[in-house]
Amino acid sequence: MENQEWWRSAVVYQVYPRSFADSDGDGIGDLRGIIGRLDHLQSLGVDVVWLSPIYASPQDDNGYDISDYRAIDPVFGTLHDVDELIAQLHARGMRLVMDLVVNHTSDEHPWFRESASSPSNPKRDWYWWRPPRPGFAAGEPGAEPSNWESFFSGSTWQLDEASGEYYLHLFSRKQPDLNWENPEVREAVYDMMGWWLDRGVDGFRMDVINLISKDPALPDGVVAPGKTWGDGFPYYGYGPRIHEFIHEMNDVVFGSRPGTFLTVGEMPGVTVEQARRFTDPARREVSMVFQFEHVGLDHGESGKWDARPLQIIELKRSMQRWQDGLADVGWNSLYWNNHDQPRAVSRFGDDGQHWAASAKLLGAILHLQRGTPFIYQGEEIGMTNSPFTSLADLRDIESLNYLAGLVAAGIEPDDAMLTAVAAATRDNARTPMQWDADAHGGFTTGTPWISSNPNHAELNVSAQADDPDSVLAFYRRLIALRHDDPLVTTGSFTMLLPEHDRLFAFVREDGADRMLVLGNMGGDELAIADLAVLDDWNDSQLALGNYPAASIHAPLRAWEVRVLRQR
Ligand code: TEU
Repeated sequence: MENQEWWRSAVVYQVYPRSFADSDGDGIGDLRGIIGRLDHLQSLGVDVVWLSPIYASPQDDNGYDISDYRAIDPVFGTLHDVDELIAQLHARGMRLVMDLVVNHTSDEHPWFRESASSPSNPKRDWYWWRPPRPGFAAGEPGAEPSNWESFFSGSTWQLDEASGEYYLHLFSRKQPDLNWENPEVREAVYDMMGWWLDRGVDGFRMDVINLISKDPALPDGVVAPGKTWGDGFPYYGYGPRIHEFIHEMNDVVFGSRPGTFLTVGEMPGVTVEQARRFTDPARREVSMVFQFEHVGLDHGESGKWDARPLQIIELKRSMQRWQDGLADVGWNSLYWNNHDQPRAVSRFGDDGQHWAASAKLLGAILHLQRGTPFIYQGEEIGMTNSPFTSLADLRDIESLNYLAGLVAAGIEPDDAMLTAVAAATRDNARTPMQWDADAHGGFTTGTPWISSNPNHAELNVSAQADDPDSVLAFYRRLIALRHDDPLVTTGSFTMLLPEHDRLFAFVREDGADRMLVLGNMGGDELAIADLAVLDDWNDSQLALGNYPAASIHAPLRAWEVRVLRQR
């Protein structure tokens, strides 16, 4: 079984098509743009490409609102382009994983159009329709069928004037939630997944897949102090039929097909204990889950717009818990960045003086853990957050809805609020990929849909491609290390010195075969000569580092990471 699970020793690269490479000058990245950049991915050495959604979509949430699962949005290209991408990736020994967004569709999907056409339509029950709360008239404040708050601000319920009923949308009102209780919905989804597998794709990244089972009673959630809406998460975050649905999907879609597919369940709010169940191979659910604990550690009391400094001890504690929790059963995914997160080097590293060293350190302390690492486009060159200075720079619906909600509540966003949004906005991940020093970083010959980061003039692929000291060269070495050294995949993980507030240190081990990773998470030198753990590493070799080699007892320099190997 183990050796068939090729994804355990693989590295995944996430492409956000809108911002990767634009081949036709319309300012939006596209499939032909990706095809034109495969040399970069191949020379990096990644095994799998995960594409964020390219399906037909009104683009309310940049494609996470799908109106046709079997068509490509014209801004991205055609089905023919996808076939060519699959063929070219396979020819280069890489695989393709598609984004699967089936918690919700677009409100412009024909399924929803039919469902909304009349309460007696056979597809009515494909979505969550409910009458107003008893005692309230449709549209009256408080008439919403439950008090749940949307991920994108405001109520999760939208009134449909025609029928006087509400439909549920956990995300934007243009993203109505599918009703997975209805077996026809599940069948339609499984059928569509099979259609993509038959086209040659190698798996799926499943968007918010832990949210597909809702408590059909839709109970009100607790309203936190100072909040208008309640927390519905307890009723949809790990719903009563979640394991049944995911197992059924696995069985129907993959059970009848030869080969091993990669399935990544994106699961906000998932716990370690739940993740063990989802990823236990014996249960046949998903290969791995994307969890959010470590990227929530700098969120303040009222969430992501209220940031607080990362406590390194907390980061270590969280990562250790996930490593230990999935050590004997299940598997971890490892990531710092995706299209929803600010750039890691700005957030957890130092995007000023120690930019390159800290970008490399973050790469090493993540990739050398046990699990499958994910690189988000631009991370391999250390792309940073963008200096957003005005509202007009922002594009993301989550940020815009949040600011609009403040205004609606009579709060005029001040500079401090704008600064907080600029630091946390998903747009930080979505500025164009920086290929070279040309206009817009070589992303487009037209006007990009979102401004490129002004630092593209110095920070770009072409400036790093042939520089052996670059962040890019370091990422190539990290990936090669995983491929060449089985210990990186199979070794056990032990966190060292959990109470040290600057040293990130761990051991990977298989008998006498061992690797020690030492990372200094800060800009000051860190003395390590008196650390007892170093005593039995005297005969080790430096396998990788971001500074010229030094004796193993020498102080760690600013953001230095040292990887020692002993056989
Ligand atoms: O994200 C799910 C999710 O957890 C986010 O809504 C998260 O709460 C937010 O982005 C944090 O800022 C997935 C996709 O990755 C995201 O791009 C989509 O907007 C969302 O689902 C809805 O499909």
